[in-house]
Amino acid sequence: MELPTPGAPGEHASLRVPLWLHRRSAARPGAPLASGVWAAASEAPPRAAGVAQQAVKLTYFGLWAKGPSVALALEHSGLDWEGAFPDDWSGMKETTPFFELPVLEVPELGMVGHELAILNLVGRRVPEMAGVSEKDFAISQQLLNQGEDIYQKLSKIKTGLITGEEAAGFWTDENAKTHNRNYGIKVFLRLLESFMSKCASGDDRFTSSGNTVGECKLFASLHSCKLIRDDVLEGYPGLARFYARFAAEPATQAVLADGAKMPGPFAQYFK
Ligand SMILES: N[C@@H](CCC(=O)N[C@@H](CS)C(=O)NCC(=O)O)C(=O)O
Repeated sequence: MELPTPGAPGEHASLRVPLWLHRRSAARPGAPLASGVWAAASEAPPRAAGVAQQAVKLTYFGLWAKGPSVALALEHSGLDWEGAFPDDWSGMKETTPFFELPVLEVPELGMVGHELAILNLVGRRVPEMAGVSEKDFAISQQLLNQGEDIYQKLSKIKTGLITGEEAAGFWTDENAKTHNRNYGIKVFLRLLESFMSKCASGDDRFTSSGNTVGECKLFASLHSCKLIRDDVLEGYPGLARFYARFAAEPATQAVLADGAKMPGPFAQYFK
């Protein structure tokens, strides 16, 4: 596969944009975010005949667990991407960096593992996805981690590490004065609700764009909860607005409907 040669002094900046930065047209429904990167990419000259587009490739299972946040971030970013389910996971497993999915194959980097690392890489390549201002970046990073904390709780319940009353209490317990290992979803949501007010970025978002990688990850975790308890956001009006607004975005709709560029939809995993 032919790659553009590194830029020489005075060369047009767009020639130095990695091919996987070539983003779809701003005219496409759901195409987001203007930026310097976007401008450089969209100004890039047409590819020479025979030079294949080098999209990044997300591989994950067809489950709403750790892959959907990445699909959301890629779809919202406007980057060229393709998605795959593993054909033969046991054969593929040991070819991945940490013997697990998701992985993102990036032409210049090879295979990148770990959901949060991949999300941060997307943010680095498309600054609006990271949060351009320091404030938005800090917010997005905190949401990445809060989304992961919710995910880890759901995972412990699913895998039987939390059982019985403690598992049932996850949905009802409002005690925030306990050790954080005991937080239930209502504590996570209450803290997120007040965090959103403090962000003061609007009544349905945490950052100015509303679509940073942290918001993608948070949405993915909230959606896991909504699939189990549809009323989970009742009593958290800001989060309910965030969830509804983000869910209605065309890029999110594409991921929810059929996985967007994945071969099929992400099915419910946590029950
Ligand atoms: N730390 C990793 C964990 C990834 C992970 O737990 N992957 C699971 C699916 S959600 C997996 O690949 N399981 C299959 C296996 O281990 O064989 C991340 O955050 O991406």
